[in-house]
Amino acid sequence: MSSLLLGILAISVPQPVQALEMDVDLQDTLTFNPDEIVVQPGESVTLHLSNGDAPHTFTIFAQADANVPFDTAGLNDYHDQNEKIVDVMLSSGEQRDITFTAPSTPGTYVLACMTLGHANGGMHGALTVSSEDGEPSGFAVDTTTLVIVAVVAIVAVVAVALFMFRKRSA
Ligand SMILES: [Cu+2]
Repeated sequence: MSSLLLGILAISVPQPVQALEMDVDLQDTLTFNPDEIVVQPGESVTLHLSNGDAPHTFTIFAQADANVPFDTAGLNDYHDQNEKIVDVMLSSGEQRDITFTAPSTPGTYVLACMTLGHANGGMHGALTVSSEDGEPSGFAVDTTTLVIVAVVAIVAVVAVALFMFRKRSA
């Protein structure tokens, strides 16, 4: 019975390297679309950036849950003094793919456009590193199998326990 339980643990332990790929538009209405990107800790993230007509930057700060000021002077100072996960500027109509590794610390990482007045005008968002131990979508079948195996194991343990209890009291 203990070997079966060890087997279940072995199935649940491996964490395959995850990869996320998505499109993000940098819009002249001073919005990122989408403005929230949810990732798993340490995940490889590839974004296909599409820029509007105005020059915009795609800047993600490296400090989790930071209180980033969006007024022009405050944001410029913050940008000068702090680490960035990503910091790229796109020209008019530019399309660019970027790849980075998501932080290992769960939390919210500020995304902002550094073009004068844009962040203050609403052009900011978030990279959210999930605190949940998410399963990659491609492994959904494995999760189902794991649940079935776990349920069968629990039923088996209870059945054996009941059998031995009855045997004892008989
Ligand atoms: Cu902008």
